[in-house]
Amino acid sequence: MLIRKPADLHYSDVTPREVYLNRRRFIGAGAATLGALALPSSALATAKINGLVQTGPYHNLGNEKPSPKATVTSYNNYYEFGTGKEDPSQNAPKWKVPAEWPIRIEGEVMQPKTLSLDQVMKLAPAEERIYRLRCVERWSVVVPWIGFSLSTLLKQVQPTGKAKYVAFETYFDPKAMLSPREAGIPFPYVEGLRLDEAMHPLTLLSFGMYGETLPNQDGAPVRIVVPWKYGYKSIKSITRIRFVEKQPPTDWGIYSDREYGFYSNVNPEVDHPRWSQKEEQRLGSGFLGQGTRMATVKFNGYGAQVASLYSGMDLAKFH
Ligand SMILES: Nc1nc2c(c(=O)[nH]1)N[C@H]1C(S)=C(S)[C@@H](COP(=O)(O)O)O[C@H]1N2
Ligand SMILES: [Mo]
Repeated sequence: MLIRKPADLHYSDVTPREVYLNRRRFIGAGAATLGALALPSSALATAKINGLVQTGPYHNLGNEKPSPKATVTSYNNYYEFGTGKEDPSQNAPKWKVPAEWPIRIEGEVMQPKTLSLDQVMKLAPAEERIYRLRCVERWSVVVPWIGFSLSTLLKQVQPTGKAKYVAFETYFDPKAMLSPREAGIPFPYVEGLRLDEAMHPLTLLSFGMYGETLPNQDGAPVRIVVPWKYGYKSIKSITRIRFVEKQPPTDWGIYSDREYGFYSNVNPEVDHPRWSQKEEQRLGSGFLGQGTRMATVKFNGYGAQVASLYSGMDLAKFH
């Protein structure tokens, strides 16, 4: 099989054509300066998180260093704020995160519950966990996320026997965000996990990074991080969590389930229909921070913890 070097790939090779065209239109209509690292840190509107604890058997993968914060906050996927990698850092900081941020937990549960973000953040001490995030588009970063296991929040309600999956929904503000037509994908952005994946201790409910609250472009005020799956599972700015019986629709799966499967486990053995998944580009590392190419590891390196969730499953079929 022919594997092309990232340098040989054009943006349009890894981005659906329609989305690519929309991106051109969006840039033409708005954002004037698109310098990659142009964002002043004052625009990030973050605050220090006190009382952080370093934890867990999952804390570190070998001796990988966190990626530069400037990279992680300026090269993003957040289609609500634009389809180009530099768009979210330009556009999302202008959005004012609502002061009231209720998180609704509902569906197949004995007692649906709405918790404020403050109530959620008080459920457990804030932990710092260094996880890789590996996008299906083959870039990766290593991020010191802050949060605690999503299971801590999910345990606040009693799921019924019917609950088999957990569905998540991003806040949608049509005044501040692109329309679904402009972005090329449905909004509000939706994602989902199987119940055991959602309850796995590695699955993080994150409200910060680099010792501070999340910048808007990285999913303020609260997001999910599922480190063994491609980035699109790590849904940002969530406001609704629903326990459901059937596998829920996912945003990129609605776009094309052949290309963006529900499981989305990082897997160098299973190519995306349009490109190889064997390698990744670690952003911000190497000589002058230009990035380093490296082999992608199955389950993004978390196989020892999560491979058993999929024993007996054909991971090419359930990609
Ligand atoms: N609501 C929402 N969440 C989202 C996305 C998005 O467009 N909207 N993009 C996803 C994709 S494809 C990736 S790779 C990660 C990127 O996270 P980062 O920008 O913090 O690196 O966010 C995911 N979460
Ligand atoms: Mo992604």
